[in-house]
Amino acid sequence: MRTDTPPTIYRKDYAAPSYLVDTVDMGFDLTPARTLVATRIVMRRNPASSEQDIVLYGEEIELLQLRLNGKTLHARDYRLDGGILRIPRAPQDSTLEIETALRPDHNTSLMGLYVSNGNFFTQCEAEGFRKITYFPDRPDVMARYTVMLRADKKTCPVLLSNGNLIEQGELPDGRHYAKWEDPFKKPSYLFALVAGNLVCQEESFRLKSGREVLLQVWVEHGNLDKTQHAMDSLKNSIRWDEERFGLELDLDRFMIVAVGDFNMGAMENKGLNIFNTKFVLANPRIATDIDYANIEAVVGHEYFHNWTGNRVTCRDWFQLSLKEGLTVFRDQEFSADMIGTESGRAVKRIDDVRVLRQAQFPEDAGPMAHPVRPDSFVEINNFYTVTVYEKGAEVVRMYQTLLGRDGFRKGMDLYFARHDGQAVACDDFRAAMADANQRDLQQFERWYSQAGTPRVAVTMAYDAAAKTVELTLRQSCPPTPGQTEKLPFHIPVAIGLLDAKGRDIVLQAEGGKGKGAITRVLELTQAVQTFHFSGISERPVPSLLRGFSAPVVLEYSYSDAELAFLMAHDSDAFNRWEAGQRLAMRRLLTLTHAVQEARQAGHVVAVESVLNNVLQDTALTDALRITLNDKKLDPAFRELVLTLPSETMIAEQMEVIDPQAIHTARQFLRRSLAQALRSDLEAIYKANRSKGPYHPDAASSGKRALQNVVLSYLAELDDEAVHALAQKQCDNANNMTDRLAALAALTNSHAEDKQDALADFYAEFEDEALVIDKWFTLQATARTTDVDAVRALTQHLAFTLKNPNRARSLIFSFCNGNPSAFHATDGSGYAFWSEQVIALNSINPQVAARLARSLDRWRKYAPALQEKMRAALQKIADAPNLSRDVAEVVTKSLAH
Ligand code: B3K
Ligand code: ZN
Repeated sequence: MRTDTPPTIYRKDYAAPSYLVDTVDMGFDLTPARTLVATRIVMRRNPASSEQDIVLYGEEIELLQLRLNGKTLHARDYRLDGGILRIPRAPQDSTLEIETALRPDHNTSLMGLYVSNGNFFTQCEAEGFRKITYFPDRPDVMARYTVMLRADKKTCPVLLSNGNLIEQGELPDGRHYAKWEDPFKKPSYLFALVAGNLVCQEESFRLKSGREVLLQVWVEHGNLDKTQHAMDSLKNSIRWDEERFGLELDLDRFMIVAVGDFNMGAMENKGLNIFNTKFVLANPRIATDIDYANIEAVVGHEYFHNWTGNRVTCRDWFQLSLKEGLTVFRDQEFSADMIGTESGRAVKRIDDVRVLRQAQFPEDAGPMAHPVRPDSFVEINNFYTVTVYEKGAEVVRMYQTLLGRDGFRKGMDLYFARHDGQAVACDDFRAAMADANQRDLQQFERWYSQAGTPRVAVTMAYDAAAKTVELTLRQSCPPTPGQTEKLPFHIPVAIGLLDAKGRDIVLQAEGGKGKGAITRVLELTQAVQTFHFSGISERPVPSLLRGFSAPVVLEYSYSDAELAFLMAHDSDAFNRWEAGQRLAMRRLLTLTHAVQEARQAGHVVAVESVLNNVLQDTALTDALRITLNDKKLDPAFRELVLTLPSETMIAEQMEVIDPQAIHTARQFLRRSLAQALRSDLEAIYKANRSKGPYHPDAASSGKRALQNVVLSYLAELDDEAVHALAQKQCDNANNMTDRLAALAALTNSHAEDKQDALADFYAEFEDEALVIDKWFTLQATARTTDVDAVRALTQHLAFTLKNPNRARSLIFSFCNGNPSAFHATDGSGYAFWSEQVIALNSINPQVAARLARSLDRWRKYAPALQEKMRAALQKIADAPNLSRDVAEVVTKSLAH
C-alpha cells in the first residue's frame, strides 16, 4: 500500500544483476500466525556488471537476522529503503544468511506464502518471493535450491517443494520435516512450497525414453473423485511434448496441487505446479464440457512451461511473452491435436480467435494498450494480459505460418540448443527462428514493439480478357497511448479464390514456379502491396485471411450474397464461420442504429415494428438455416455459426457505444431467428439430445453445445412449451453441461418457478464451491438481473470478496458480462463497481486491478454515461491507500 506516486519501470533501463547466485538453502518453520524462514544464499559478483553492491528485495516481511560471510550485519552496514536492501561494496564471494518472519494467515493478497483453508501455499510469480525472504528476486538470477520444511504433523501431514524429496523424518513436539532438492537451477519466481492436509492420486508413467516418472495430483480430502481428468491431461501433455517437439520431462516426479484460493488459473513452479481448483477438479456432476476442455488446456499449458519458461526463462519481465505467448501457442496446438479432426481443429481455432477479438482487440484499442513486449510498467502483475498471452500466441503462430511446421520446429530446436538454462529475450527467440531457416525476420520485430491492432484493407481487380486477378492490400495501425506513428508490419495473409461453384481455384505461385496450391500465404510487408494471380478464367470470390493467419482486422467490401456464398462453400472452415459472423454483425449494427433512431424519434413503442422492417431481408436467416441443417458439418461448428457476435464485439464496431440499443437489437435478432427457425431448432434439439453416460470428448461435447445453443434460442420465445422443455432438461440431465444450460434458459425466462429451480440447484451443490460459483455467475449475467439484484447477492451467506473465484463469479461476471445492466443509464452499475474495486483493493490488489479494468473503454460511450464513468474512476483514484496495481490502471484510464 502506498500514498506517493509509484515509479514507472522501463525496459530500456535493464541492467545485468550485480551478483549471481549459485545455491539457495532454505528452512521453513511453518505456523499460520508466524512462520520463520532461514535462507542461505551463496553468491558471487557478476563479471557482466560494474556494480559492487548486493541488491535484495523484500516486502511486508520482518527482518530478524542478516549475516554476510558469517558476520552479523547491523543497520549501519546496509541500506533498507522502499523494499530494497543494499549492501555496499560486498566481497567478490558473498554468503548471506537471512532470517525473516511472516504471517501467512493474514496474507489476503495470495502472493508469497499464504494460508488457504488451513493449508500453506506459495505464489511467487512475478515478484512474490520477496514476500518470503530478501532476495535478488528477478528472473535472470537463477540458482539451485534446497528446501527444508518443518511443520506440525497432524495439521500438515504433507510437505512439498520443488524437485526431489531427499529426506524426511520426525521432530519433537509432534512436528516433522521433509527436505527437497531441485536439481535444476531456476529463477526465484518458480520456487514453491505446499504444506497441509492433502491427498493425492498418483501414477507411475513411462516416458518414451523408457524412464519411469511419478505423477501426482494433490487435492483436499473428499476430492479424489475429481482428479482423473487432470491426470489424463497431464499424461497426454507429456506424450504430446515428446512427439511434437521432442521435449522430455526432465524430473523424476511431477506434482499438481489444487487450491481454492488462487489469483489466476495456475502456476508452473518447477515440478510442483499449483492450480486453481477450477482447472483441476472435474467429474460429470460438477464440471461442464468447457471446464473439461479448460482443464486439459491449463494442465498442458503449465506442463509445457517446463521447457518454455522454466528451462529457458525470461531475462526480465518485459520479455514475459517469450514464455507466455509461446506456451499459449503450444497449449492451443495441443488441444487441437487432442481433438484430432480437421474440423475439430477449426472449432478450436475459432474459439481462440473469439477470445482474442472479445478481449484483446478492445485492450489494444484502449488506455492500457501495450506491445506484446511492453516498454514500461508500474506493476508487472497488470501485464499478465490478453495482449502478452493471446496476441503473443498469435505472434508465435505467425512464425509457424511463415516458416511452415518443419521450419518452426527447426527454430524451436535451435532455440533450446542455444539457450537451455538461460534467461533470454524475445529477440533471441526471433533470432533462432530466423537463423534456423535462413530467413530475414527483422521487420517481424515490429509485432513485439508496436501496440494496436493492424487493419488490412483489401481490394480486388479482375481482368476477364487477361484472366488475371490483382489483390491490393493496404495496412494501417491506429495510434495507441505513447505510440502515434506505426511502421508497416510483416503480415502473413493466407488467401484462396473461389470459382462460381464455390470450388477452390488452384493458384500458381508468383512467377509460375513451384506447385500450385489452393491457399497461398501472401507476405504483406509494405503499406500498400499488390499481388497478381494469372490463369483465372472467371471472376472469383476471395477468401481472405484464411485460418485467421494474422491478428488483424481484415476489411473487404463483400456483398451479402458473397458472404452467404462463402458461408456455404469456403473450404476454409474458419472463413466459412467468419462469413456468417460478418453477415450477422452487419444486421446487428443496422438493427442497433434502427433502435437508436426509433428512440430518438420518440417511437418507443414502435421500435419492434421498425426492427421488423429492417429484418425484411432474410439472407441471414436463410444462410443460418442451411448451416444448421447441414449434417455434414460438425455440431460444434454449427453451434459456433449460430452464436451471434457478443454485445462487447458489437460495441467495438460502434463509433459511440450505446449498450442499451445494442442489447435490444441483439435480443431482437435472437428472438426473430428463434421464431423463423423454430421448427428447425426443435428438430435439431431432438437429434442432438445426449444419451447414455457422459463423456467429455469433442464429438459428444459438440452435440451438447449445439443442443444447448438451440435451447437458448428457443428460450427467447419464453412460452410455456419452452419452459417445460428447459425444466425437463434440468430435471433429467446426468451432467453439469446440460443441467446448467437448462437452468440458464430458465433463469433468463419468465418461467414461474425459476426461483425454485435456482434454490434447488443451490441446495444440491452447496458443498461444491466451483458449482456455487456457477450459480452466482448465472444470476450475475441473467438478462433479468439488475445492479440491485447483484448487490443483494453480495449479502448472500456464501459470498465473499476474499476468494478470487467467488469475487469473479459474481462481481466480474456482472461488470464484464452483463453490459446492459452494468451500464444502467443512472450510473448505478458504476457506483457499485467503484465500491467493489475499493473494497478489493485492500484485500487483494491484483484481483482489484483486474476489476478496475472494466471501464477501460469509457471514452467510447455517450457523454452522459462517460461523465458517470469518469466520476466512478475518479472516486477510486481518490481512495486512500490505493495499491500500485489499482493506481496504475485508473491513472491510465483517466489519462487516455
Ligand atoms: N505464469 C503464471 C502466471 C503468473 C501470474 C502472476 N501475476 C501462469 C501461467 O501463465 O501459466
Ligand atoms: Zn503461462
